[in-house]
Amino acid sequence: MEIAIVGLPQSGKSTLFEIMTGIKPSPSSAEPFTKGLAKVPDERFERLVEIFKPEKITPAAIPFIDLNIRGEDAWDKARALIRNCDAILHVVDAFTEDSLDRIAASYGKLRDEMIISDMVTAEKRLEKLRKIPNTSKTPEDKLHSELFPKMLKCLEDGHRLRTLDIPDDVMPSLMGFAFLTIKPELVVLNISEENSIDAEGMTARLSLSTPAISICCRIEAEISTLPPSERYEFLDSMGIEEAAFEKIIRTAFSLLGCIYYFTVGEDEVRAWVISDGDTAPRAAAAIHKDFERGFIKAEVAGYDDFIASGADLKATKAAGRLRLEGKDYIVKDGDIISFRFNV
Ligand SMILES: Nc1nc2c(ncn2[C@@H]2O[C@H](COP(=O)(O)OP(=O)(O)OP(=O)(O)O)[C@@H](O)[C@H]2O)c(=O)[nH]1
Ligand SMILES: [Mg+2]
Repeated sequence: MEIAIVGLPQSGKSTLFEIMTGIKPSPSSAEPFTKGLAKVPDERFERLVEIFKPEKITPAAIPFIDLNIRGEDAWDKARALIRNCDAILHVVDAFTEDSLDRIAASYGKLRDEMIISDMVTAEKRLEKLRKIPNTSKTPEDKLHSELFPKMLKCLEDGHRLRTLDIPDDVMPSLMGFAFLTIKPELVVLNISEENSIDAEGMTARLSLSTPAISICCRIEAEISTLPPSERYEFLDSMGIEEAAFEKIIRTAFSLLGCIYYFTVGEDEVRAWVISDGDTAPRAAAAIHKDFERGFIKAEVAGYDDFIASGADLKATKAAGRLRLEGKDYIVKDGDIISFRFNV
């Protein structure tokens, strides 16, 4: 799972990457990209750390990729990297420019490049399909012969493939094509200290499926260096619930279709990232493959139940809120789990 940060030159991509990951990309590096992990901010996690005071803490994290590609065929090279990512974080310069028209046009440049890229991919597939006699077509070929003209039409009309109603069961057959406009996208408006921008209006104007988030990278670069407790205090004093970069990370994380559960103890408090919808044995595999194979039961407490029982596992159990779940249990975000297994 990886998220590519894209945007026009000098839009603030590397600045945002550094705010989120703490890693400063070097523009003079010969590497085409810098990869860094962003911790997913979560007050529940902070609270569990306070309660258990563990030796080791491991919050949930997602990898972001900051591209470092310049020169003539920069877009072609960038596209090859973006194709391998699972989601896109699209940074738009809204600090040198506060005219909504210009900002929308600036976003549109890269959106259109991605649409064109997908058109080329779809056309290539259609060309191949045309050469296959109907009698030799596989079921997938037949499916694509019906679907791809619709996809091409959608792109030609200037829309992203994400807006097309593609049945879930068809999606796996499209994976190999790595369409860019099918990937979930989060738009980040990098605003200046002086002006705010109507992010909601922009979301509607750009027909985004996930609301755009504004951030002033200049200010947040300072906030991001504060330890979490001081950061919350500072934001609280400003009447702000959370820093924009934290919202960006959380939203980007949810776009990946992931959730996490916790394991707790004095040795370690840890968040384990799994796919939303994973059963208990699948979720156990995040810790170790053997946990999945030898899965017996999962001892589960919802985070809220645990807190409501005085933040004590014994008390949670005594209150009947520590459940024993079997192999069909679908793990929920924030579950506190201990696995019983046999290897
Ligand atoms: N005023 C202002 N300047 C910013 C802001 N964010 C970034 N900048 C400046 O814009 C310039 C480009 O920032 P980068 O983060 O390097 O942008 P980039 O998109 O990574 O640039 P390239 O990798 O060269 O395409 C730097 O000089 C930043 O200091 C902001 O919120 N406000
Ligand atoms: Mg950069």
